[in-house]
Amino acid sequence: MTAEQAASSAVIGASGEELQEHFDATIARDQRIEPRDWMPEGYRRTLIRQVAQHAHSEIIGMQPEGEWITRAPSLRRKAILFAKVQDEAGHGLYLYSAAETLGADRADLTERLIEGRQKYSSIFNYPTPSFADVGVIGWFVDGAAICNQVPLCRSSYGPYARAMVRICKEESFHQRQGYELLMTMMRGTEAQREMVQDAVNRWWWPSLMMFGPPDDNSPNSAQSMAWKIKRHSNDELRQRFVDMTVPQAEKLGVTLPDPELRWNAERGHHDFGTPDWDELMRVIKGDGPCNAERIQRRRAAHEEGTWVREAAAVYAAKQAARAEKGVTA
Ligand code: BYC
Repeated sequence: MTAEQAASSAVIGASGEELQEHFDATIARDQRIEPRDWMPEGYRRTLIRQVAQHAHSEIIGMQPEGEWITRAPSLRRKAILFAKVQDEAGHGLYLYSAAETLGADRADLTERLIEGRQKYSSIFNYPTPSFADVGVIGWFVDGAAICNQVPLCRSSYGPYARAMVRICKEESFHQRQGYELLMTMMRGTEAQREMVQDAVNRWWWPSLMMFGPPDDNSPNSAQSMAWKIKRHSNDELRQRFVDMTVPQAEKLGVTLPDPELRWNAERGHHDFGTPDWDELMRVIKGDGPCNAERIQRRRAAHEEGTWVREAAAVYAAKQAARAEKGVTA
């Protein structure tokens, strides 16, 4: 038991067993666990792990698309992309705040990320060589994010679930902007259609990997689902994404690069091929096409931002001192 938990147990005057029973009953009733509630240490640790990884993914996820801000083909596309990348920064901030409600320290989480001690989504370790990648990231990556994150709006931990509500609204918008961009390119020249198909070919399998390893090789799923942090397994969500995306691909006029992809009337779902799980493991371990570059860029941005953090801290201290003296700004 942490000091904080011991204190809360002392206040309530409940034994460890009673606290555990209360926690289990709250989960069973589908009610939320809030920051001041007692929670098992494993629940807290699992949430910090997932929420921090999620926050890091949003922040690192700004890089692949961000590379196109200065090269977007029109002012309209530049403004849209700017807004989208800015939204991802906002998502990262909500999620770091949610992690802080669990007792995590934000500066420490950033250190862990840039030292490679905490993960972020594998998907952001792939390059974006063409502007069609911006559209495909919106369509596939934000589409996968929606499949994964809409159920997280019902996650058992209150601050995480509430952060997800707004994030999901914005991700839906992002997905549509990606699809609209691709629709425009598909109505363009033959070269533009080829760019879209090429981007689809490169992003399809990594997007399926975003959902994590298959269920029989997902060490955290069973406990996370029992705690109702996760509501569906990795494979269930992957299937949902495939079923959602196939008709969209048909409408767009692109081919998903999987010869095994077909409708299975008996299952009421699409069958599809097996992603290269060795590739996923390599990318997670740091050996993807852009891992080193992503972390290097994040580290540089953190170091270059030192003066901003210092100035903000001095300003906040000044404001606090003034408020104490009763001086209004
Ligand atoms: N990449 O037991 P498992 C966005 C790790 S950003 C890297 O199944 P779990 C966006 C996993 O962490 C959206 N690592 O784990 C932003 C675990 O390692 P540890 C990001 C992965 O947690 C900008 C190990 O493999 N979304 O939308 O039960 C622009 C075993 O896995 C991956 C989230 O973060 C992976 N793909 O399930 C555009 C969603 N997969 O921690 C868009 C929230 C697995 O034990 N997170 N690992 O060392 C989740 O839903 C779950 O954490 C996961 C994994 C489904 C990802």
